Amino acid sequence: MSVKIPAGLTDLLQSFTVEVLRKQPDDLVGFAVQYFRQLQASPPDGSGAGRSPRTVNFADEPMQTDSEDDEDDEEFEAPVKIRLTRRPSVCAEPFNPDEEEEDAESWVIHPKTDEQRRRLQDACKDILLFKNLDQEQMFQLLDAMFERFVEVGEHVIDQGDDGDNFYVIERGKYDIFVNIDGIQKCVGAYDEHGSFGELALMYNTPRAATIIATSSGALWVMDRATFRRIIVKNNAKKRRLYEEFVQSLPLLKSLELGERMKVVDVFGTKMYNDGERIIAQGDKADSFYIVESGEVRITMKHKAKPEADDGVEIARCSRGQYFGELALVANQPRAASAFAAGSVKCLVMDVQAFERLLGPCMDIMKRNIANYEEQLVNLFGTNMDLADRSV
Ligand code: 1OR
Ligand code: 1OR
Repeated sequence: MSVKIPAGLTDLLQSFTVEVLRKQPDDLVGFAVQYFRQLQASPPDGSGAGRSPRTVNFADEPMQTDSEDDEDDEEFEAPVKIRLTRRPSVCAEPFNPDEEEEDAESWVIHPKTDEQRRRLQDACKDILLFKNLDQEQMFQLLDAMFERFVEVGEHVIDQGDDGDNFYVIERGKYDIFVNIDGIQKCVGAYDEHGSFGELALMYNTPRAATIIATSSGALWVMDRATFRRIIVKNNAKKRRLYEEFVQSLPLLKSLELGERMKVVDVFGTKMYNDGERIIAQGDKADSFYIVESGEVRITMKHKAKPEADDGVEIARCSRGQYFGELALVANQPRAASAFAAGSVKCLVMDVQAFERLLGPCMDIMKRNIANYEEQLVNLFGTNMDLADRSV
């Protein structure tokens, strides 16, 4: 039997619970009456203050619901851990990662100003690991994250350490170092966007790389328990949904089953409308795509035919086929553009996951790239090197 939860109920109860935790009233019922009366008199979204309905109010005066104390909000407040299970008391408790599996109904809220929340939402909108989450899961993630500032040279993660947090980049540049045969090698970098620190939390392994800030920056931090409760749980569902599809992909046939499942763990799904551009020729590349449904047109502009707006159609990709590998393999700008022909759904992987997981599939990709070179000559009747991406 399914029970419909009225819109806004979770928000309402959550905000109320947070107020109770903060104020610790002796007379809970009296406090509740006063709280809801006050709320009815000046609902947060009717105040005109622009505060989002999810924003928890932490004003010093009881039941204040607008944002006139935003300056206070700027200072970090202690996170509040909320439980909605049948436990005898509701209180802020020390966080214990070992409890996480049974502790499925508890979550942490870090208060944020409206401006912080906006920046957080913006930083998270392209995070692939968040793409398959529903709205409620997304709200909980955003509530649980907090901002941390970093200085040049700071080690955010050290290889070999236990995993405590997951990070989403708000701003800044970060180098990725991996110890290869006893030598620290820089194997990549994050430039103002992306996320890292998921592997140790997903697989309960030591940190696989060292991440060092090469500029000052800011990160949004998610604790391990929240990551496991939402992302890892969602990944189990994703594995069930995509196992068959991923097994059927010729590109991944050199991977063991476990490695294919890791591919499922890290990709996000993205939808595109008819005519929408997925990749722009000449752009810097940071993702790789596999078509789940629909059709993708690949087009290429040529120096000799600049009048062609979107370029000449050179290929089509349908379910099970991939694109966007060339720029990642060759470390070059995009060689062509990709457009949705009708509605399209793609699995999308970031460049770090592509490099980490698809090494064994490189032979297949390289054979295909050799094929592109041949086709290029046939199509344009000239020997234009694929590395020559100018238009
Ligand atoms: P973590 O929890 O292990 C370090 O902590 C993080 O660095 C890791 O999660 C990833 O989010 C991130 N190999 C392993 N971890 C990587 C890599 C990576 N790149 C980023 N991370 N490789 C580099 C691929 C460009 C493979 C190196 C052989
Ligand atoms: P990318 O990362 O350069 C555009 O972004 C993608 O289009 C590219 O990776 C390939 O995955 C895909 N030549 C170049 N790129 C192609 C081609 C192609 N076909 C698909 N892509 N040719 C077509 C061969 C049938 C040869 C050029 C005419």
